[in-house]
Amino acid sequence: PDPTPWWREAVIYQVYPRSFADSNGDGVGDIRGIIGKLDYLQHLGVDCLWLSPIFDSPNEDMGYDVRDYRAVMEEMGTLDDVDELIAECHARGMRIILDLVVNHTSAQHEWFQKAIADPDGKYGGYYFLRKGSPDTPPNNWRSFFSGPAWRWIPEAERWALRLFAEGQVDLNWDNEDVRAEVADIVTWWMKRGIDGFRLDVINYISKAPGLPDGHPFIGDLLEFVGVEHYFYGPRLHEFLRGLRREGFTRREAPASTPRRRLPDGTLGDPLPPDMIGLMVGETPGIGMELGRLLSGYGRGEMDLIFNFDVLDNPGTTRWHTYDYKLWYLKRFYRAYDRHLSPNDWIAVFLDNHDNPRMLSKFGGGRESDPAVRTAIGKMLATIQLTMRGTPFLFQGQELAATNHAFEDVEQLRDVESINRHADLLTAGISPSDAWREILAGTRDHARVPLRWDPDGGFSEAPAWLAGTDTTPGFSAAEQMEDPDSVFAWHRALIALRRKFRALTLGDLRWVHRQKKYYFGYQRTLGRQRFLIECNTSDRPRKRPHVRGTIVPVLGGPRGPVMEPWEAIVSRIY
Ligand code: TEU
Ligand code: CA
Repeated sequence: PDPTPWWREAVIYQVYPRSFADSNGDGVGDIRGIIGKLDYLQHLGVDCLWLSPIFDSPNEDMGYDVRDYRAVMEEMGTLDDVDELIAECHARGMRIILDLVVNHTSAQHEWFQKAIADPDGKYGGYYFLRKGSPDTPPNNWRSFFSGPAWRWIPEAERWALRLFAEGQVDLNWDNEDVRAEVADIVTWWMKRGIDGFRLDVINYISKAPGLPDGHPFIGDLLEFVGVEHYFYGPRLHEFLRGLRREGFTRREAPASTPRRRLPDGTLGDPLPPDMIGLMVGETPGIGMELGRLLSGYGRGEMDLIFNFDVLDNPGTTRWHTYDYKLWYLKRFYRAYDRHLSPNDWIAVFLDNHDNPRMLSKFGGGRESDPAVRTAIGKMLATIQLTMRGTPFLFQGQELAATNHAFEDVEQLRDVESINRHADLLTAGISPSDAWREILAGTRDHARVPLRWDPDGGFSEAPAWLAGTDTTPGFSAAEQMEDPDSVFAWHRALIALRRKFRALTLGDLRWVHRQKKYYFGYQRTLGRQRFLIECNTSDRPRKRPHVRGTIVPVLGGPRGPVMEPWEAIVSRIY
């Protein structure tokens, strides 16, 4: 048997279900909408889907506030729909993972309701409930979504810890019943055929005993007072190992498994079940070294983590208006390369549902020219899909989706943006400066509906979040027709990865690494050798010399001058 875990060679595609496809014309994306687009995803060539939350939720934070972990959000469909989706993915040789949000639950979750009805009973211990006076929170921690990290619950005469929205109350993982409940949820879904989970803010689950005050200086630097007491808590490793052992290790056969993909592109028999479900950690602020301890090969914790350091240049955040510099991205991957052992593996991502589009961050407005937008879209795809690691594409990247030109805060739906905007105004920031900041960083850029055809095509009704790009040529329908499109480029890159293992498992060696504009490296496995070259600048550049017989396989011709944003993949003989 091949000892290489499947996810090292996979391309994972993140679906934001609310904005992907609406099957019943109510303006909200749903499970049947996804089923209807599986042929599209199969055509693109991705190996695995990751669905942002679909569990029952009051949607204060768009599903990241779960009310029932064993039920589907009403507007998204039913459990039967999900079972069908799983089976349909597997029938196409694709896997599917879901989002597990267990640092907190919705305040409407049954556990929390029972907890506040009887704070000293069993469920009271599931959360962080504290007595005190209604005007003084138990400590100085701040919420990521504005205000103190505590919410006063009058019925219970207790404070409840909530690091995110008011309706997202933190679970107390020190309580072993909580850990057992979470493991049960995972097992239950794995039995239905799910291939793993992405674990939401999983590095926050262990809080320092006694919940001590945060240091105001550290909190200021990182924007959130208290974060040093939970971003890498004392029992984090123990909890993760326990979850892997008790939840993610299969004891029961799944309802279905993916069919094997044969080298000629056809599908074979269903594969035997994976022994362990994929664990991908969302780990804000964890960095390279700690990230390695959470996902290092053979440590029995997670398989992959998202390191968010990649998303912004040093000294900036997504709330700043600036042009992202790709030399930083190169430095980031090079540093990773030096830090990891040959067996360690990383998640490679540029976009997700919490961030503005990288294409716009890097483009800085130049992408309003369709030719530039196409060139940059292809260049970013080339880097992401040939870097060493597992690429996570976010829906729309394959269509060169860009930020949306929202006009005011009324158009936004995201709780973080809405609260932050109000806070800025309260702090006396001018309305135009406040809006500029929100427009730079709002998570809603990534959440506008996917553009299936030139007029939108997401839903027959007005979408829950409005915003359709109008530039001709960038809808899925048009992109699929055009052999030179960003979609076609993604498809070709994914096909190449499948054909040549050097592009997935191969060694990575940087070429001319001191040249700032040149993003170049080789991927080698045995006698298979590839050269990836990008000109990250907006000017033509002389192509640096590389030895060997070099034959382009994607892009080209490979002339002596590199065009602005040129990307090219070649074989070296
Ligand atoms: O995000 C966690 C997180 O820390 C951030 O990326 C966050 O969204 C925010 O931008 C902080 O400034 C995860 C989910 O991806 C996000 O959608 C949820 O809102 C959040 O957890 C809470 O569940
Ligand atoms: Ca719908």
